Amino acid sequence: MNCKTRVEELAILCGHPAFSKPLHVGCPNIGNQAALLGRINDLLDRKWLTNNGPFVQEFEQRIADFLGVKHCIAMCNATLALEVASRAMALHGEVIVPSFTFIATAHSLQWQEITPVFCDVDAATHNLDPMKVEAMITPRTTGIIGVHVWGRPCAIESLTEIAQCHKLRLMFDAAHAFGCSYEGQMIGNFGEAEIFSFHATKFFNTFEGGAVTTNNDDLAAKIRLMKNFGFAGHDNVIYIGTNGKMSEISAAMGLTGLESLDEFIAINRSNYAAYLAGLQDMPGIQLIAYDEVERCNYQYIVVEVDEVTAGISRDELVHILQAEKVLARRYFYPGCHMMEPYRSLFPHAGLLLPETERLTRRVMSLPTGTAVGQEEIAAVCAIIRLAITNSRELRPRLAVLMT
Ligand code: T4K
Repeated sequence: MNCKTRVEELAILCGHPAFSKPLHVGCPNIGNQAALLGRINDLLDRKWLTNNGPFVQEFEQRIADFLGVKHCIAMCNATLALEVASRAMALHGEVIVPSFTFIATAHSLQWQEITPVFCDVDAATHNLDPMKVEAMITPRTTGIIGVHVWGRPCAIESLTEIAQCHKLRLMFDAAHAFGCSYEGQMIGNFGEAEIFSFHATKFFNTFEGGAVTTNNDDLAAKIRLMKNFGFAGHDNVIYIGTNGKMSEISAAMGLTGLESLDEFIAINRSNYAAYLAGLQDMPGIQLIAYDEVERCNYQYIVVEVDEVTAGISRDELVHILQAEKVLARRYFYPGCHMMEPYRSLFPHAGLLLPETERLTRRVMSLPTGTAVGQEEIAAVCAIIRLAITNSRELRPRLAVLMT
């Protein structure tokens, strides 16, 4: 690692990159590799690879116990879990979702010919703004999907009230929020269902994977059927279904990761503290805050860049960092409404999404997780400081390089 102190040393100006290997935002946490290999040997010996095997059953029970929720249905990924849950809840017509989310939230609806209606977010929380949700309700609206962006819970109470008042169904995309709580209760218990992602880039992963959690017995039974082709026992299909099953090897990874969950969160938390210390007092740079009273997974290091105060834009900073092999990401740029098919279907959606559009220009996500240490974080912060301190000199040179 090569710590930068002079602007000429920046890799974007032809210096050597600060890191020899890339620092990723989503480098997977593995946990105890020997324990994982032991479980893989077990499943190979057992010759039971998928279809509700013993590891999947154990995994579901452990997740349900951890979250204090009645049902956990493990799935092959969160996108399919969103599709199955929204279908099981009979969503149709229009469903209100944020545009400031990963594209899967919107696609899971559009895939079923349900129209995602993009609603603006609260600038402070990055989550759905309940006041604006009410304004998006039409006679065709059947539901709301709130997203706990960065693991910070939505305005759950207000959204629940709105859903009840307008007789809408409510679920949450909790892809980021495994291990987080809202008013002392674990995420996974709210709305009619919540959907988790255990993708490799999440702090807790099953290679690919996801889960639906719910306290509703009927909904859980329906989702179980739907994720297994609608089979209710051999030779008996009673419902239209798909293949959303989690495999044994994914569950083996999940069981192994669960044993290290506290450690993963502790590392995320100390990385967050290191970024907070390293970025403090930097003009125009604000690290998002997590509620220390609640349980948090601290899995995303999200920085808002105020171009005017910092003297440099988010995009310029991302370029500078990437040249140093710090693979910062512009989650969620440019916003779902600016991607196809939504961009063509709703060309004027942005008019109602001012905060979303502002955030998509300001936010970047920085590397964290078990693969990133305190020294690396100090070096990343030093690069950002160097860029901001020398923004006047850097900007014209960057303008030439970035065109
Ligand atoms: N809802 C929300 C709110 C979500 O954020 C997501 C997924 C979903 C629903 C759907 O969940 P899943 O169906 O995926 O379970 C990633 C993930 O693919 C995606 O799961 C995640 N959200 C999204 C926020 O990020 P990309 O396009 O950023 O992935 P990629 O391949 O560019 O990887 C990110 C970084 O991680 C890179 O620097 C490379 C590194 N990486 C990645 C993988 C896969 C590794 O170091 N090792 C790896 O194995 O989407």
